[in-house]
Amino acid sequence: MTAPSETTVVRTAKDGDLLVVTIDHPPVNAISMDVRRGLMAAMDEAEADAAVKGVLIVGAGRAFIAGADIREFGRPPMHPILPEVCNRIEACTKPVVAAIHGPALGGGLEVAMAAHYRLAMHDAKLGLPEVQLGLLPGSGGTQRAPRLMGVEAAVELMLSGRHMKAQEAVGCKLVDQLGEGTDVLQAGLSFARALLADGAPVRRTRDLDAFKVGYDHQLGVLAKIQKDVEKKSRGLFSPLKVIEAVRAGLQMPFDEALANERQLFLQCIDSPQRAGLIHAFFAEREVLKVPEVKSVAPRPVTHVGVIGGGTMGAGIAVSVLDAGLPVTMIERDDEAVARGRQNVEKVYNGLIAKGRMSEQAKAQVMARFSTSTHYDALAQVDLVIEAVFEEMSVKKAVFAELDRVCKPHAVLATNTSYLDINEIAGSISRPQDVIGLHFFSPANIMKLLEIVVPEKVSADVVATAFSLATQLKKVPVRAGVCDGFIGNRILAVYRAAVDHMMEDGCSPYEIDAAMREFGYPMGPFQVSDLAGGDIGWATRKRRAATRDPKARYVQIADRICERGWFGQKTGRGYYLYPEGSRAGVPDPEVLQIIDAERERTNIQPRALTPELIVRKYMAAMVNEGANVVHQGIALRPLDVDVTFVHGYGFPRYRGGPMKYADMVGLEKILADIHEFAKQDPLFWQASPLLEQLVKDGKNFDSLNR
Ligand code: T1G
Ligand code: NAD
Repeated sequence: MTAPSETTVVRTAKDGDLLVVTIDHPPVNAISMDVRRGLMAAMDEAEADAAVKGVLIVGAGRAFIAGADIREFGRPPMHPILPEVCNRIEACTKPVVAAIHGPALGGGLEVAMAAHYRLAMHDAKLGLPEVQLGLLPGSGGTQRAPRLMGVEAAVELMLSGRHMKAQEAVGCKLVDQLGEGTDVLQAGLSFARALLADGAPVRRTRDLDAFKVGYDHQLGVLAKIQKDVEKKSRGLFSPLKVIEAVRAGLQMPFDEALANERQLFLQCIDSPQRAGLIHAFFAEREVLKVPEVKSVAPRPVTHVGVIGGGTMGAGIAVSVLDAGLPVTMIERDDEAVARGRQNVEKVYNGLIAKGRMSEQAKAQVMARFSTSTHYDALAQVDLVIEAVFEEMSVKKAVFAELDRVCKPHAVLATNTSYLDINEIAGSISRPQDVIGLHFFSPANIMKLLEIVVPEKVSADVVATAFSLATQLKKVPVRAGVCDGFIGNRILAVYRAAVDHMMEDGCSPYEIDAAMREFGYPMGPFQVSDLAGGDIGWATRKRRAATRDPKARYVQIADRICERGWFGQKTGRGYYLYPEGSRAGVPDPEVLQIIDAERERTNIQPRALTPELIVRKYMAAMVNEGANVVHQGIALRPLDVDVTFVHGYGFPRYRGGPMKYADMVGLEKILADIHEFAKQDPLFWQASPLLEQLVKDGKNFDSLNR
């Protein structure tokens, strides 16, 4: 695609006495510098042409405008900046109409709010989602939205980042009228003509001051919202700046409040959270671009089989049912079949109890769910996902059955957490159809899906897995075969570092507190209690035979599991859970177990600062992340980032562990590893990739391109 000149990304054409301004900057008409200049030129053209009585702004393709061009953030601003463009549109002496179809988001909605009249087609999605990028609406959105829809509704739209449908936008006066039909240009032209025919005046949003009525009440509303945000947003920067900007709008004249908004916007631009959140935005889209998907078409999937109706099988079945596909579940015997169906129904009953689903809707979904103990019931399915016990012999027996009954070209997937998928594939006659689909618990909620690619799999099977992920609204990450793939492999390493810190002198509660302060919703010990300590224990036992005898092995977790304390599901783990509460309390007996282990291993406990806890935790995670990229298990560092943001609760505003390392400075992470290696050279071995990048003065992001 040749670099579009400003004329091509913004076209103007006369339609009678209307100047039609079309933004055509695929794929989503993002407002780049050329678009801004094109809009300025179009407004000048409208003013200069006496025959023009009004202006109609529309978007070409599938969107009105999806916002400012996010790729420009972090670079020096290029003029005209968008606030100037919006002011120019608003200042036009002829009525300006915005006709919206598809996304009108961020700067796109700000352009529409700067226009004098707005029409929205039924498929319009209107929003100010800048907070999701660590920003705020920086082109008048914090001033014009409250003027159109009132303070509370405007702030809710800005803080939620949600996309509002057209009907609601008319209801809250964000737009004036719903457009009929599907042709936005025709709907826009007739709406603009009707306005001109009625002699509709120029109506500048900046002049609408009704929102200031009940000034004290509005301030009270904002103060209450601020309290809520401070509690809920756990350290996020830009949501509080949104409130600050709106409050200033109540107290200052428009242009002063606009200038203030600009200052707050630039503070957000400078915040590291902006860099982390924008990295996460693009990384989530880059993970879809894997070699196999670019080269072949996916196989059609219209019916899915699920083997096993336990924790994962049931969640996977719900995820597939929610995508509108029929599911056939296979279990060992009738009792297990009944349990599997119960586990699936439990999810929907929960939604009904919360008023988020009707009995009728549940019946419609369950009508697409069938069960059997006979594998022959899978003869016509297009794809099967196995989620039975994590035992190689059990898995191989299941795949032998699938090899016998499934039709040619059916995709055979395993949800194993750790087992060798090459070995499973090699055990049947069609290894090219075997792939790993590693869901995360609860499978109907967690967004991450590791797509594990064994040696012999054919490219269209990988493409099918990625297309299924999109159908299931999952965030897929391509992973190579190794023990634990990307996520669990790196988890095992930083979990070991955490156990070392605990045995060295920190309490599990101090470590959890430090990681919550870092931005995690839960610390590693709370996560272990949630997932169940028995799963990790089984893995440690399985690995015991191959564990390096010289490697440090902390036995505290084993001592706790030996007591049957597996966490929430047993009422205690690292924490005590009185009367089944989900909020655990520190357990003095756990601290005694830790003291006993320190004595047994002759360790003099020493306190670690929260800052050092985070440095050790992150050094272990980043270093193993580098190994995973170096060995090609992950295609790029951004794949590791997306894995941890969507599967392991890593704070999104930090972008992911590898992005975090780039922001801290790889040389600092490497220096820490070398420092820690003085204590434990076997555990702290710097990744060759990390060493090389530091030597070359490069960072992880240089490998993402
Ligand atoms: N800038 C640059 N590229 C963008 C973009 C944007 N605003 N929006 C989307 N893209 C790219 C995206 O990377 C992908 O590229 C392709 O378009 C298709 O997107 C001053 C400060 C619009 C709902 O936050 O939410 O305005 O991967 O795969 O699923 O106040 O994109 O193909 O190379 O997501 O159909 C505010 C962000 C900006 C909206 C479409 N706007 N975009 O979803 O397609 S900040 C947003 C979206 C701002 C002002 C402020 C979604 C979408 P590629 P896609 P989709
Ligand atoms: P689970 O014990 O809850 O369920 C396993 C189910 O498989 C049981 O209902 C059992 O009856 C059924 N089953 C066993 N053998 C069978 C056979 N031959 N045919 C049909 N059904 C059979 O286990 P789970 O936690 O759901 O784990 C299932 C798989 O998912 C394992 O490989 C596990 O490693 C993996 N996994 C688990 C999690 C997790 O957090 N639990 C997360 C990701 C992946």
